[in-house]
Amino acid sequence: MSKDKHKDEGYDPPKVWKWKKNKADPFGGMNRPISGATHESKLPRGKHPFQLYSLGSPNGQKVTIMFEELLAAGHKDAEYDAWLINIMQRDQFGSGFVALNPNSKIPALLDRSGKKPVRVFESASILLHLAEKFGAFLPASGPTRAECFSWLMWQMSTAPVIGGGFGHFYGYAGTKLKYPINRYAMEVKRILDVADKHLANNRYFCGKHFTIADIANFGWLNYLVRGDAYGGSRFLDTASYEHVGRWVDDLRMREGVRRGLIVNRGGQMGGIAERHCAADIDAALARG
Ligand SMILES: N[C@@H](CCC(=O)N[C@@H](CS)C(=O)NCC(=O)O)C(=O)O
Repeated sequence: MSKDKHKDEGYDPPKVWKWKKNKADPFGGMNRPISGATHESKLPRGKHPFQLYSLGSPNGQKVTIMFEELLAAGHKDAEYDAWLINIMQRDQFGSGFVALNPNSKIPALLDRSGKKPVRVFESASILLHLAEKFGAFLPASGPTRAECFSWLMWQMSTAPVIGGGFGHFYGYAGTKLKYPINRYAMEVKRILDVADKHLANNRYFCGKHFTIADIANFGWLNYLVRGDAYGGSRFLDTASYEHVGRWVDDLRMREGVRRGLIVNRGGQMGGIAERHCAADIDAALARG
């Protein structure tokens, strides 16, 4: 392979990469190559055992759907306060949030239901923590438990490809570059095909029963096949994945999913910015 094949559309990488703030960055230089808090900021606390700090993006939806599914299934102890972390306003870099998640990404949870408060970050870790705590949406043993872990971790490995890869280069980047768009379009379509073939023979990701593998996968697959997929749903022909569409539509009928989807959304996203009791969601649903 010639040396030129390693160059990306005119970019000749220096020997050692150095961070320069890029004015063309659609996120206004929000992200940095260093971790940690950029400012002091205490997180608000509500009265419930679970304090969730999040945003209604596909990663955040996983946890609000989980709480609403737990409540819908009769787990009264799953009451939670959901606080909005506005990542465009850099709330994720406040000292209080970073103490909960050193990785500065939503969602983050403070579980105060036990003797000592426990912090939990990473959406799959939060789903597992809650599933084990309530004995819900996770097969207790055997092959379906292993299958559930597999599809849960599969989802976690695919999200950065969909969002950080396709979403960034197709949806957000100031210049549309052929190489990364082709690369990530192919990967996203492959991911959709994996899910489509699996869901052709399975009602849910782990067979007959709804589990946290469904909750984890719903946000991103819903956004791809029933949302605008960063403005790329036609480009990716996401409507052609009919089994994913069937499964997404089934889940959208669930009470917990409908309720969880509208939490931690504000402004143009619609829904409610914060949730402190069931009535907050009831009122939003009644408004339509
Ligand atoms: N692997 C993480 C990813 C979370 C994530 O990427 N969150 C995004 C929003 S969807 C975020 O907080 N971005 C803020 C930033 O990058 O500064 C998880 O699943 O919890």
